[in-house]
Amino acid sequence: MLNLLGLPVAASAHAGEIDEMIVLVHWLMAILFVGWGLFFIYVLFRFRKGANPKASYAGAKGKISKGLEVGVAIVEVILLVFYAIPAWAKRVKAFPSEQEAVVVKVVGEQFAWNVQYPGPDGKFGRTDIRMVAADNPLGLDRSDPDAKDDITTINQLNLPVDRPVLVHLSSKDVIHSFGLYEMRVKQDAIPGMSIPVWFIPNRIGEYEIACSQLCGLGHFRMRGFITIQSQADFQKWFDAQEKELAPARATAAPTAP
Ligand SMILES: [Cu+2]
Repeated sequence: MLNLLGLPVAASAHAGEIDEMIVLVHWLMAILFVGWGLFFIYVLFRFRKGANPKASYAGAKGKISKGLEVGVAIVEVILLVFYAIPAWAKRVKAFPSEQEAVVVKVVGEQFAWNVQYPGPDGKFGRTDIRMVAADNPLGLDRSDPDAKDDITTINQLNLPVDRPVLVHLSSKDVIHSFGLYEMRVKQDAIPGMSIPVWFIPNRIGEYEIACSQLCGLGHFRMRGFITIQSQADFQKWFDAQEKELAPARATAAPTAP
């Protein structure tokens, strides 16, 4: 049934669980669709005008219909209580610690994804809305010691494979939605809020960050990329980014009197 649904490849640790649920819900819907369809055809024939010249106002009295409705409700409760709620609880309760996870900030704006890594010190530098400019979309204050080693990218999120990722998600203007289909992650980015979202990518490759919430005229091109790399490749990328920062850091450093 998985291939039948045409789901994208699963590239995160919890993707299987989500897919299982999608498949079960689709089985229920398929059974209901076929069942109701057959019943509808039966009713068209059974209550045709030729056989029933006078309408009955009493309606159906059989016990089967009630039994079926209760049955469907029980299946729905099972899906909700044993699949959906536990899966959601894990998403919102069992966050990885900041020590074990790769922590990044992602800020949506019309129409791009801004990414901020805290750098080797593990601390996010201060951002200030007054410093937002074309070449500084996050308004990162490079004079802040914590900000000097921060890596920022636009529409590009590099992450190591098999390590928990903790994204602090926000938005600068309107509501966007951080959609990583292959990771089975989707979370709204809301201005004025920092929303944590986590996952464990487990498949090396290039994937897409899609904005999954209609956010304006350029919504269709609000597209970022997510690159899942081996730990070594990720470190290499990270070091290269740090090196690029070095000259900027030298000019930003206060000159000795
Ligand atoms: Cu958007």
